[in-house]
Amino acid sequence: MNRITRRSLLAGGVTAAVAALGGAATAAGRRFGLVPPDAEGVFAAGNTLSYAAHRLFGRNALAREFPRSLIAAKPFANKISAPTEAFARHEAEHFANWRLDVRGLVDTPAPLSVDTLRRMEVRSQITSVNCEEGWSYVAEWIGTPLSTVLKACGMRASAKYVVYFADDGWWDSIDIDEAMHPQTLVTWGMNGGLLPVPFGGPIRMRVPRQLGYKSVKFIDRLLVTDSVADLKISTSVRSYAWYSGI
Ligand SMILES: Nc1nc2c(c(=O)[nH]1)N[C@H]1C(S)=C(S)[C@@H](COP(=O)(O)O)O[C@H]1N2
Ligand SMILES: [Mo]
Repeated sequence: MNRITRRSLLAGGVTAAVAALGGAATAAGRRFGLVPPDAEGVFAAGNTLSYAAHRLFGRNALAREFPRSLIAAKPFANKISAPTEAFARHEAEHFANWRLDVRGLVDTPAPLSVDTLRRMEVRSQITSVNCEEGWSYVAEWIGTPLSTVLKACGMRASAKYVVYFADDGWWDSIDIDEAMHPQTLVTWGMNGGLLPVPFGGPIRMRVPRQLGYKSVKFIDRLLVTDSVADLKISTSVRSYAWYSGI
């Protein structure tokens, strides 16, 4: 069965289930974790269906991995905001003092350097960055699984979301399923070398199961939390859907 057919079948099934539940659907959906934090206003129904279908049927599904031969010769770095003065200073020091600060619902909050991350675990995967505007490219991404980082910091059982913040004012968040997924990578390398600045260096969150905008570049802080809706911190780009499974 091809992907589109399978996905529309899934969406159809969820539509029927939601219709059958009637007025109780939203309450029940929230109770079972099937309603995304941005399920409000004009996107409510679509966002909820897409998120619910993925959570019910695709919790452990893997993003496609590509053979080395399909790595893009000239990967396209999206236009980025001018780095801050502080960022420029870090770049001049080759990011020796750059830290990823892990805070929130963890027993041992820690500022992690690239070297510390590298000592925890090294994974590499060849996946695609897909922009919502239509273009994409394949690259090898090297880093430390976010799940390993969270375990090392003693993530508490009450954790429901991970928010990640960038130096240029971007941030985004994912739920714990996505955070613990083996392909969600705290990325510090690309195509055999360190991660170049235009592609998000020194540290980028790669979330290959979702659209490119969830893969925030230049991250320096992780916040483990049990809610993003109340804090209005789910994402910096509020015109995009919070959940964008591909
Ligand atoms: N910090 C930061 N991260 C970001 C962006 C940005 O402007 N700033 N753009 C996002 C968007 S919309 C996409 S599609 C991808 C593009 O990745 P690329 O620059 O590697 O092509 O990065 C995402 N991460
Ligand atoms: Mo994008």
